[in-house]
Amino acid sequence: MRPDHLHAPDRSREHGAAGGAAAVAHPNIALIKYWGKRDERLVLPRTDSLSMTLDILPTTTHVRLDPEAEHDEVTLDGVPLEGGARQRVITFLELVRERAGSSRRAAVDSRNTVPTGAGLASSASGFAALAVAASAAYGLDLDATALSRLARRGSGSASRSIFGDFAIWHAGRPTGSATDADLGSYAEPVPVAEFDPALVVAVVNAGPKDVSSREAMRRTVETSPLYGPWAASSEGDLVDMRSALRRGDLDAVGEIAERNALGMHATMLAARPAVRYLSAPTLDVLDSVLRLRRDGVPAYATMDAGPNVKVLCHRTDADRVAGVVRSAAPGGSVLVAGRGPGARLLAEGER
Ligand code: 2P0
Repeated sequence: MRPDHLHAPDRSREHGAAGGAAAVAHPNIALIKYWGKRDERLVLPRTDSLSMTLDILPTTTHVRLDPEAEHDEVTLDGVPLEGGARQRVITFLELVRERAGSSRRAAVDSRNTVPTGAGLASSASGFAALAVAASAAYGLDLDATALSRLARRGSGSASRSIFGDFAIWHAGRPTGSATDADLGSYAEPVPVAEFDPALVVAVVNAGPKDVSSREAMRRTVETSPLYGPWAASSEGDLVDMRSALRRGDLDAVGEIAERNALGMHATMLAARPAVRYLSAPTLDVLDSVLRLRRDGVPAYATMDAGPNVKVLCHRTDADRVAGVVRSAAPGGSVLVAGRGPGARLLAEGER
């Protein structure tokens, strides 16, 4: 495997205005959470995390290079991005251009099927699709590991959406190395037994969150007295999770995921000032998950930087779980996801 910083840019592979490149990527939900960075610019996490990629809510992103343009153009669901969101994409394109030795501006057109900024992993699918499409458009020949490192620079959780099924994102070594490839922070597939889990996604509120996960993570690391203990316990959770996945033991996977997520939210509640993503409908759904378990249905909850709840269960129980969750949060909507594919380039005929 060649490290990405040694790749010589191949200008003949750069796709100009006519062609460009397009890619699709799916969101992932962390079963062992990423919460806290040790380096904000390089997007290096403090702990390892592990996720399941979903088979719903993909993002599709087109990148066209325009030799005439003076600025990048970025649209999300057909609407031009502005401010910080636009700058985040441009900073990412600069990184790709630097590696490709190109100064060409790009037109980026991204379509989400997942509500943006609602804690449903839109930045994971978004930056994974952008990494695959932009690197192809600029003629970089990156393997999956290098794509994962690149996607990480856009949004940490995007490193995991390069891969399908279950993926671990390694925190890597302490900063100080000269190149990203030396830092060891990338995702890779995790060996998993044959089993058929579903994630029932209870969307109790699809609106954007009040506090960005970036800001919330920073505040938690800097001020929460519970952060250190959670990060330490997450290491043990990861070991237990890998073993549970190897056995295909859904109960163990669910128990570990639930305790890891509740612990992460506890760190936020103890931040100063507190960050609270969990709302009254969130707690109603959590109560319904406990009732399901009491009734003998294996179901376990995990929540991210938002009020929505993802319930892990056997695929064969998914309809029942979806029904119970739907009546617990009548104002929301419920989606059922299974194990999804990794990010990939779209062929000409698929765009
Ligand atoms: C995760 N989350 O592991 C965790 C759990 C939310 C809670 O990754 O700052 O959008 O772009 O690296 O990836 C959400 O954070 O953050 C996230 P940045 P990201 O899925």
